[in-house]
Amino acid sequence: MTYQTILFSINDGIARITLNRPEKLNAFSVSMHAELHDALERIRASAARVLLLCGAGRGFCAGQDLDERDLSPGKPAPDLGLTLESLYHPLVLGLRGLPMPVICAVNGVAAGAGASLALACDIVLAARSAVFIQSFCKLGLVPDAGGSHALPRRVGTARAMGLALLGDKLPAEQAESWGLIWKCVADEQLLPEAERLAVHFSSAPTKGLAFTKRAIYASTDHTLEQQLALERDFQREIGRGNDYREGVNAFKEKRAPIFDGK
Ligand code: LHQ
Repeated sequence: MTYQTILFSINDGIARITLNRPEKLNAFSVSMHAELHDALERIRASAARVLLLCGAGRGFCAGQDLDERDLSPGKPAPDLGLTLESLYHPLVLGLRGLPMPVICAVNGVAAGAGASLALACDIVLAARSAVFIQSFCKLGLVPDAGGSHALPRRVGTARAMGLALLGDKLPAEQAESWGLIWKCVADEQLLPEAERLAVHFSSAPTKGLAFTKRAIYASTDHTLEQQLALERDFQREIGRGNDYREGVNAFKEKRAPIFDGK
C-alpha cells in the first residue's frame, strides 16, 4: 500500500509514523485510518522495537475530519458507532496491543479523537505550545476512541469531567502536572527528546517492556490478588527469555547489556 496521508518508515528498530495532512491539522480521514491500519500491520511483522508517532505541521491531530460528514438537512444521520467500531477501535487497540513502547510526540493541538489517539500511546511527550481539547462536547458527542476510559484514570473524575463537559484547551504544561501525559518539553526539544527515547527503546529488553505495558494497563481494573497473579505469570514467562539472562550476566560482569528484545 502506498501512503498519501501518513509518512512511514522503519529503520534500526525504530518505526516512525507521521500523520501528514497538515492543512487539516492531521484530522482523521477514512484513508488515514486505512493507512494507519496497514502501517501497524507492517510494524507487527517487522523487527521494530519502538514506534514513534507525531504530526506534520503545526497540529498533532484535530480528530475526525468533519469535512467527511455531510449533515445538511435531509441527509441521513451517519452511524457513528459503526465508524468507531470499524476504524477507531482497531487503531486504539492496535496501539495498545503493539508489543513495544509507543511514543507519541504531540507537536501541536490534539483535539477530539486526536487527543484520544495521543492517550492510546504509552509515553506522551508534548511541546509546550501544544494543547489538548476534548472537543466532543462542542459537537454534542461523548469522548470516544478510548478518551472516556483514559481521562478519569489519568487525571481523576473531577478533572476528567471538567475537561469533557467544557471542552476547554488544556495546555501541555498543565497536562503534565495533572498526570495526563509523561512530559512537556520546549517546542524545539520535542523531536530530539522523542528521538532520544526511541533510540533508547530500540535496544531495550523489548519483550519485558511489552509485558510491563500490559501489566500497567491491566492493573487499573484488577484487584491486588489478580495483579499479583498476573505479575507471577508474566515474570515466569519473561524470566525464561534471553534478555533476563543477559541483564543478570551483564550486571555481574560489570558491562553494558546487549538486549535482543526476546
Ligand atoms: C479541520 C478539522 C477537522 C476538518 C481543523 N476536520 N478540518 C470520532 C468518530 C466518529 C464520529 C465522530 O467523531 C469522532 C471523534 C472526533 O474526533 S469529534 C471531534 C472532531 N474535531 C473537532 O471538533 C475539532 C475541530 N477543529 C477545531 O476545533 C480547531 O480547528 C482546532 C481547535 C483543532 C484548531 O484551531 P485553530 O488552531 O484555530 O485552527 P483552524 O480551526 O483554523 O484549523 C486549520 C485548518 O484545519 C482549517 O482549515 P482552513 O481551510 O480554514 O484553513 C480547519 O477547517 C481545518 N480543520 N480541524 N476536525
